Amino acid sequence: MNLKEKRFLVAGTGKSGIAAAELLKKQGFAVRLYDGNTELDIQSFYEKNPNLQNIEILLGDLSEEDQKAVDILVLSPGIPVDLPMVNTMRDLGAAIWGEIELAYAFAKGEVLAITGTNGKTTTTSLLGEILKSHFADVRVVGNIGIPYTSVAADTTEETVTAAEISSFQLETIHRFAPGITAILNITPDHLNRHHTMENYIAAKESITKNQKPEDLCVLNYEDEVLRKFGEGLQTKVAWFSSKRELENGFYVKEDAIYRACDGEITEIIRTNELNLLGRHNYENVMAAVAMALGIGVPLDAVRETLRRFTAVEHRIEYVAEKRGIRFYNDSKATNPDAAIQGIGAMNRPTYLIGGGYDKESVYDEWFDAFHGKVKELVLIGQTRDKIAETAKKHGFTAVTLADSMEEAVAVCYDHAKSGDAVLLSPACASFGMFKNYEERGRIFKEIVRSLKE
Ligand code: UMA
Repeated sequence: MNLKEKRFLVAGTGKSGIAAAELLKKQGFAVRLYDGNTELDIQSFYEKNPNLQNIEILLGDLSEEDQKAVDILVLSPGIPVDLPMVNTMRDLGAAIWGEIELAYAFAKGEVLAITGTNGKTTTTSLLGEILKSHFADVRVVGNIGIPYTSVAADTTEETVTAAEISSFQLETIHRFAPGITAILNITPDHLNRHHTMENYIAAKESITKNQKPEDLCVLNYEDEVLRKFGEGLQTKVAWFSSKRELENGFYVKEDAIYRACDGEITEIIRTNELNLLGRHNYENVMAAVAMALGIGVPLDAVRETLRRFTAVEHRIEYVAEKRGIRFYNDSKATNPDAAIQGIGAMNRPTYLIGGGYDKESVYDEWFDAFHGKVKELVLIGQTRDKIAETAKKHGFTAVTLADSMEEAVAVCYDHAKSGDAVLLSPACASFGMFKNYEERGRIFKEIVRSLKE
């Protein structure tokens, strides 16, 4: 395909859209921007993004003429692929790409790509750190918050890229072909967007769709969907398990992580040498190690990075201790499964702050994971009544509704005593109350730090 003759429309003027438009403009393509938000202040957008100033921005409903004038529609990940506008342009013959496909068309070097419902950001950051200990030019990109398009044109054959890829981003890949992939786990999330679990699973699994037989896919043996998927895969598979010894693969046994390979067993690291808490983090470590060894990083370099790596912000992040009460920020728990891991990592009686935007999740398994550890659940946001109903069903009565994060933290601080923990682990997205989960986590931390002892 001769890209140079193509007319691009980049949909979305957030992080992803800005980087995509910048890349296309720099490369000399005909590009226009689009946003569904008719309130977008174009003047202030241009002021904030001066290098996009002479790019036309279309807002709201597109005219037929504008829709016909698109050869490649580059969708930001947050824009559903089945919007009527997208369907129309697809029917008119436009190709629908996302930021990953666009970046890949310009990128060089090796790509290692990670997806999964939970643990993607930790695994990608850890993998990036390990790769940096061995390779000179490493890029860490994707859903983690750095659009792949923002670095793609600067990569060379020597570049090694670690990419965190969401299910949204996978819906718009076509030729994206990472040499090494990992799918960490698949549990219900984003069902409002994907409509069915089957669609969500298909999006996640499509990360491997262009892999060749000699390529590597790292999979969680304890995830039934992935086990079945891996057994039918044509590429090489590296398994990991946090629950059983594997004959071939990575596993946790007592207090260490091992790799078994054709009868030879190697101790990778003892878990008390890691700064990461909880079983799910051992899974993230195993996935990152499998990928790093797969691309040839020596085991000693891997171990050295594992010993100094600390948890990423907003993921079971220790914030402060006030009056003997420890506060943890797990704002990144934007679905029930992530929140199950959050409460699972607590080893104190816990005051739990949850609730937020409704992604049509069900919360029963979250309550099952409380295991008597949760002394009170303080709920905020759109889902608070729905979660309170689920609490009732589970006979969990210590529920308080709060109108803001300030109030939620104040309730917890008032009721908790020395030796307890307060955990923000919402099981929901942040939309509606906060810009994103990072802002939610930062606001929580600011409130906690300002509490009087
Ligand atoms: N918009 C429309 N029409 C719509 C929806 C949105 O025009 O129907 C416009 C909005 O008005 C806005 C823009 O699209 O101007 C926002 O685009 P976006 O929602 O894709 O957000 P970006 O800021 O571009 O960030 C995106 C990812 N966001 C989402 O997937 C929702 C970021 O992932 C990612 O870091 C960034 O690209 C760079 O790749 C965030 C996320 O929440 C962290 N991801 C989900 C998750 O982790 O659960 C998948």
